[in-house]
Amino acid sequence: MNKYLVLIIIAVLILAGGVGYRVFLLPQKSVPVTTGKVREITIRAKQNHWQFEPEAIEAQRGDRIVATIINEDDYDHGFAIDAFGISQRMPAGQTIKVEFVVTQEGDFPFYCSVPCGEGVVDGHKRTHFDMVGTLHVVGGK
Ligand SMILES: [Cu+2]
Repeated sequence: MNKYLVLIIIAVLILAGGVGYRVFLLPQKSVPVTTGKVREITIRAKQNHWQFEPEAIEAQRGDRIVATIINEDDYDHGFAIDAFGISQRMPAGQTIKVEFVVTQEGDFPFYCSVPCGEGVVDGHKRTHFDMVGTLHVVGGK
């Protein structure tokens, strides 16, 4: 048999397998959706608090998140959400924009991805590792 024909047959089988998986096997919860809705949010790294504000963000599955993230400190922080491939440096005293679509339902942690030190806030020790929050994505349609 012609080797190109064999390659074409293999390619078609792989493609059919992918389409078949997507149509018949992929759980409904995992199918990426987009609502077309834009959700603008503002998150700030509170000055010398080692804390994001707010620490909880709500969104509907499929929303496009346009996040304005303000670093009030005179040292760098970072903003990361592993589930959506987000990891951005927040330079000292600057504001960054992060845009992504929340295609999955569930609770996803966000955290500071740049070691930023520690301090005492209202008598309590806070560190880089306390800069965490949760993105709650609820099911849409
Ligand atoms: Cu940090």
